[in-house]
Amino acid sequence: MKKQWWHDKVAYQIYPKSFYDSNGDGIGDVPGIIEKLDYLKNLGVDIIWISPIYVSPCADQGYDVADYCGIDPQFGTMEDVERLIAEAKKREMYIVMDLVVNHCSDEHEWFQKAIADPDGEYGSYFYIETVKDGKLPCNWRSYFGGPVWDKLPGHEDKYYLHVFHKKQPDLNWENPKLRQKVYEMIRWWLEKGIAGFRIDAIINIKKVLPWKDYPADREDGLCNIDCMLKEAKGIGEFFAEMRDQVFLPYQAFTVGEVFNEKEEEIPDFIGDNGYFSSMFDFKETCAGKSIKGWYDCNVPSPDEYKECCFSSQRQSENIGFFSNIIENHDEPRGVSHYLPENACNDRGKKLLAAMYFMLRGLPFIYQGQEIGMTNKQFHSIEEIDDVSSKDEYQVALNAGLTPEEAIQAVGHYSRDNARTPFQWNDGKNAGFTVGTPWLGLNENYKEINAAAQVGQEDSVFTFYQKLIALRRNPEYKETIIYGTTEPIFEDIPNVMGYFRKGSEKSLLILGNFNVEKQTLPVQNIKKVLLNNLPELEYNDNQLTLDSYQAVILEV
Ligand code: TEU
Ligand code: CA
Repeated sequence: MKKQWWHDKVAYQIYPKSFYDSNGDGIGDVPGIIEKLDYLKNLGVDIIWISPIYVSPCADQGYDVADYCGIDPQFGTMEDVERLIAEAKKREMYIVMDLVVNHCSDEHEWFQKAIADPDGEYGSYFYIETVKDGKLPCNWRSYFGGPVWDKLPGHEDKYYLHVFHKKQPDLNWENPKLRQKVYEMIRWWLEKGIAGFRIDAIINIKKVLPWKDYPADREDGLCNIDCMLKEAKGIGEFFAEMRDQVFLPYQAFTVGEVFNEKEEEIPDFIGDNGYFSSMFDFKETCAGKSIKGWYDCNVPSPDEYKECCFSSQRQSENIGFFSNIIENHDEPRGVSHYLPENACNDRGKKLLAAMYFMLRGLPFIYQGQEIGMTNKQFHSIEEIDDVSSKDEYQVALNAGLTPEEAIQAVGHYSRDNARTPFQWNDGKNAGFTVGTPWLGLNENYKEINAAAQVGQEDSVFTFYQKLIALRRNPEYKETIIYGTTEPIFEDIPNVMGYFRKGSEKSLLILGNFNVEKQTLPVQNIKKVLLNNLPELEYNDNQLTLDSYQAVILEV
């Protein structure tokens, strides 16, 4: 594996709307991020991925972009962004923007021009079809519910394709002109001094053409879009072109939001000459998901969790780096999802942190994860803003759940769990805003907040700091970054154990997801590098882990 500048970095995702509000309008903003750079530096992160801040009507919280080269006034100005890039540089930090180019907003100039003249140049930037007898070109279901086709405004017989919200028309990647426009925009951003991009929903840019139906999987007569994605061929040509034309010349760091990859494709995606620097490992997040909808999903058990992790480790071994997460802005809070309910406390949170952070790959921390923010208890759908959650709630009701059951089931998976304002302190609105927050806070901010944790020896925040410091420690760095992963005790239920072996050092990472103590045969412990509890029981080569204990050992 060729070494790359970003291999030893730690990344952090900011969801700007909910991070820190600098001007009291209830919406987090770019000046707010600048104010908190020292907080992030103190935590130890290097790369900061910022979810979209471009001009957007916010039908999908900024993932519907109306102007790729403009900043939405609610988030600040282009000058603020330039200042952010400069301030990050001063601190040896890197800014990574969100690249949302499977679709744009219906309010983007391109789409407006396509509406004005569907047969003209801009019409071919999108997928627009003439519909006869009301029969849609295909029966794919959009990610947010309903058919992927909607009427092109002002045209009785013309429809456009959107795999997400109807305000997110898909861009036609088959059109070389469109691709060049996208690359121009990417270069423009890279010239500004950003380090690269997180690439949104990118597996969707290749469609199966001509349009075709798949067997319906719900009563709506539509099919899950995965049916199409599985069959689509040739996406690699788009990726390779984008890599060669824009990413390579700038040595940009890129991380793809790639779902459902086939194992044999991984080298193409993240190998030495891969399309992307890295891609997210979503095996864990996908575990327990159901084709029927969120109401039918199952929370993965600790054993399922560890199997997903190990399988991804094996698949990327000697090839490249997955980006490892326990949550993001689309997922439940990791500690509320992967930990048994009785373990969702500081001890358990540190256990989960150690388990994923020491895996081979690039660790990403999602805002608030470092202080152990949890899912919110939603009591009614009125408390939820997210489009996807609203759709899933309806799906649950259609399946026969009562409103109470539906909010209970869907609430766990709601994307708003991760989008509640960051909990800075125990004051008004958790110190997020002096105004009215755009989305309700999690009630637990009095107990869980940054002010209570920074500088406190036993806090979750400090544990994350220590994990990052260990990754940077010159003695262990090479092993943690490039060492192999070798699972151990795989068959012991609720125990997650793995070696990280480098050329000079060996580390053993052990976690006990059991309520009961667990005794394991372990030889030659040289040093305890990190422990989520004050003590460790070790006698005669027998190591006893307390309930939810996690340790990182040099062996
Ligand atoms: O997500 C793409 C995606 O396929 C899913 O994560 C999707 O959001 C989820 O299944 C719906 O509940 C990306 C972004 O991360 C997400 O926030 C956007 O909504 C989406 O693309 C559209 O841009
Ligand atoms: Ca603001």
